[in-house]
Amino acid sequence: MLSNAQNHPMPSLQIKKNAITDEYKVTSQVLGLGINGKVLEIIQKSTGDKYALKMLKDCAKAHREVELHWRASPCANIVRIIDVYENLYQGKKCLLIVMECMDGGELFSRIQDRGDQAFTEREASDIMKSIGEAIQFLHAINIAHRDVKPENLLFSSKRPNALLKLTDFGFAKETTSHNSLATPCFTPYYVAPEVLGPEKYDKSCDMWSLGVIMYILLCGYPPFYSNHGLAISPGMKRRIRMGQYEFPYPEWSEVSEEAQQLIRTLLKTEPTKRMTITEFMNHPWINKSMKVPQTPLHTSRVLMEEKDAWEDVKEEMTSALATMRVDYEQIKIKTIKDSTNPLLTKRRKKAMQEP
Ligand code: I85
Repeated sequence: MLSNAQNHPMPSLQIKKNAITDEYKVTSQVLGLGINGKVLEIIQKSTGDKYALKMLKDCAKAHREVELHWRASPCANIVRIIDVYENLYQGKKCLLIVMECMDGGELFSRIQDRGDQAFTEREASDIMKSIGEAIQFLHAINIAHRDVKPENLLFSSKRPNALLKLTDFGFAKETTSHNSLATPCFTPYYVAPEVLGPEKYDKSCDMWSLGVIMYILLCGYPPFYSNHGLAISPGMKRRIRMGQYEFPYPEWSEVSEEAQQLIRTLLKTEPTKRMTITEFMNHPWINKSMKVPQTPLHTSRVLMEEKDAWEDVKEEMTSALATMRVDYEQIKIKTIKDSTNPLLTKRRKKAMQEP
């Protein structure tokens, strides 16, 4: 038994080795296609209830995904793992993740389909709070999701208060560094920040995602997009790196200054300057959602009118996140190189001796 951040006992994951077909009827209904495998609808034989099944080739990466998703499972805003099987499928070892079935569809499909009932700024605040709860839970147990994007945010169907949950731990990463500090051979009273490891970059990737999702929720289009509509362009990467985006008229004219200010702190180009999840959850626009104005937004209409562009918007966010994960890996190598560079160490020691 391990303990999670809330100090609740966390049962360790038992991977079942019997055939999944003992307990579930596997249908051919495809619910979604991930990069590492497809998601099928399955039915529990004893109850007739629907579940979602994610099939992964059995490898170290798949085990990491399952383990991190399992640790995240107690959070109400994260799609829950029910069971994990290790089975042979077409002669190959597979990991089969049985999850609760989210049958309310993707976040933005729900908002697009609202007809004439306008989506309001207060509703946007409630949605951002539920996504924030998922990220807060993850960051508290030192997991960065690193793939928070529209197609990984799914609604359960239970009305009227359908829950929004985060899924897909294929890029999730443990942020606790496994360096000498984990098993210190000295008392680390005065440890330099760079020695503590570069974990902040991975978490800040999730904060950037929150900024992009919040922006789209409030107007229906993303803050950054390529001009030609084809995947990610050099121009778009430059705009992301330079933090070039606007709050154009007319969609943004009625949106509160607090909301726009919150987006600015989430989309800060420098990852270390970006807001943390704790600051986000304590922001009045999030934690005093009752006081957020019920201003009707243009979001549903824009999403409807621009629905042909939506696939490109999703592709662009996928690609921007991939770039960010690679870039942050690079920053990390640089900071580690600096902190272990003997010349730099010598210079620092010398500087300390100077009066
Ligand atoms: N239910 N990214 C896009 C889906 N319930 N879906 C994706 N990675 C995953 C699919 C491709 C997310 O890990 C994914 C993963 C897990 C799910 C998942 C988990 C639990 C669902 C890839 C549905 C669903 C079920 C019934 C109806 C409907 C959707 O997707 C809808 F309402 F849309 F018709």
